[in-house]
Amino acid sequence: MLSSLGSAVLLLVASFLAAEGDAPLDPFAAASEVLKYSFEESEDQNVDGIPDDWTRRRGAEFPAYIRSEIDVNAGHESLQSLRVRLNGGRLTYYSPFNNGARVDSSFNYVFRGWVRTERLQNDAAMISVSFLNHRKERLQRFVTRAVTGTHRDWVRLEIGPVEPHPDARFVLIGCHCVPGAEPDLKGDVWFDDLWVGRLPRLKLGGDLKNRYVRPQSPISINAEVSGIEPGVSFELFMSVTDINGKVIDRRNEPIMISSEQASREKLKLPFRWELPAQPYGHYQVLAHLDRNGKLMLLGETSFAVLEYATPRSKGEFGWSLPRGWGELTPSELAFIASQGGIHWLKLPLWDDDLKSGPSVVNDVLDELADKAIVPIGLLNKPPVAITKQFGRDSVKASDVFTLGPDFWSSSVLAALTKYSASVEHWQLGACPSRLILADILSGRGPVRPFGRGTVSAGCALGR
Ligand SMILES: [Ca+2]
Ligand SMILES: [Ca+2]
Repeated sequence: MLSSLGSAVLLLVASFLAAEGDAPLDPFAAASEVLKYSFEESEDQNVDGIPDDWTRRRGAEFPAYIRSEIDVNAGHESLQSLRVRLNGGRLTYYSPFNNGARVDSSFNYVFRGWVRTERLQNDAAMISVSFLNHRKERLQRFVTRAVTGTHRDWVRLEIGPVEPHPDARFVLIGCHCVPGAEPDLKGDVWFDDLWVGRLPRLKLGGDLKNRYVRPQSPISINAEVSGIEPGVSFELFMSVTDINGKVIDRRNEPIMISSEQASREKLKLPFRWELPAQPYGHYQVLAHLDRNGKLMLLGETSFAVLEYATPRSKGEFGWSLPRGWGELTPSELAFIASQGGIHWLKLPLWDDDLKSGPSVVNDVLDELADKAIVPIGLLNKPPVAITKQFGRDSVKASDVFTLGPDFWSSSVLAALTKYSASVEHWQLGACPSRLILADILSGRGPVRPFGRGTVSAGCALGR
C-alpha cells in the first residue's frame, strides 16, 4: 500500500523519477471514478433541500435539532454543497447505499473531498470512508484528519490509497460533525465535491526467502498486479540497482486485458523476472505502474546475496520484538532470525490479542527450536481480561505489576503454563523494577514454582 511506504521510499522515488525523466506520481490523477457527490440540483430531485438517498444517523447522541441542508449559494465544485449548522450535538450523514457504491476488493481505493468550517471552537468536521460486506456490515473504516476553527478557503481532505478487506462489497462516505469536550452551540460546516476513485494494486516480493539469495543462485523477482481495467494501456517497469545505485538490469511489461479477462473475479496478473546470479551484496528492486503514460503506483523491495548462516548452540546476541512479528510467517521469522546470527529472541507471550493466536505462537516456538534460537517470553502487553479492569484504553505492564501479585498472578501463571514446554525464560515488562522482581524471586510472587525457568531483569539483551 503506497501510504505505508514511508519517506525513505519517497526519496527513492525522487531519484528514480529523476533517472527515468517520468511524470510525477499522483495516484488521484490516474484513478478511475467510483463515486462522486457534489450536492447539485441533480442530487436533490425531490427538491426538499436534502441530498437524495443519503442517510442521517439518528439517536440520543445524534439530535434531530441540528439543521443541515443543501446550501445553494456555496460550493467548492459548481454551485452547491451540504451545510450543517452546529447546535451542541453530533451529526453524521452517510452516502446512498446503491449499485454505485459497489466495490471490487482487487482494486485499491482513494478518497478526496472538501470541507470548509466557520466559527468552530471545539467541534470538528471530518469525512470517513467505510467498506461493508454483502450483509452491509462494516469491515473497515478510514477517517480523514479533523478540520476545526474558521477557514476562508475550502480544505482538501484525502484518504488512501487503501486496500479493502477481501470481503468488501460496498463503499460508503460519511460526513461527520463531532463535538469536542464542550460542544459548540454555533458554527457552520460545509461538505462538497466528495469523490472515491479506484486504481490497480501492485505487490512486489513474494516469498521472503527469495530475498536471501546464495551466490551462484539465479535471482527471482515476483510482482503481482490486480485491479486492471479492460481496454486501458498499462505498463509495468522494474529495475534492480546495486548498493552504489548502479542499475544492474531493467525491464518493462505492457499490460492490456480484455473485458472477458476482467470479468473474472479477483483477476491477479503475476510477473516473474529471472536474473542471472549476482555478486555478494544488497540490491534494490523498484517497480512502477503507468496508466496511459501516467505514473500511478510504486513498489519497492530488496534482496541480498550472501552465504547462509549456520545455527549455533550458543551466543550472546538477540533481538526483541515487543510488538510481535507482524506479517511474517513462523518459518520466515525463524529464517530471518537464524540469518541474523542471533541466539535469543524476545516475543510477547502475555497478550491474548495476538492476531496469530496460540497455535501460530506454538509454530513459531517450534521453528525457533529447529534453528537453535532460544525464546524469551515478554510479559509486556497485558491481556484484555486485565486491561478491561482499568476502564481505559492504554494500560502498560508497569500499571499492572505495581498493583501487586494478587491482581496479576493468575494471568501471568496462565501465560507461563501455556508455553511452559517451550519457554524457560521470561521477562516482566520492557524494564521491570527491581522491587517487583525482588517480590517474585523471594517467593512472594507466582513465578517461583517454575523452578527450571528464569525471570530476567530484562534489559541485558536490549529492547
Ligand atoms: Ca457542489
Ligand atoms: Ca432530496
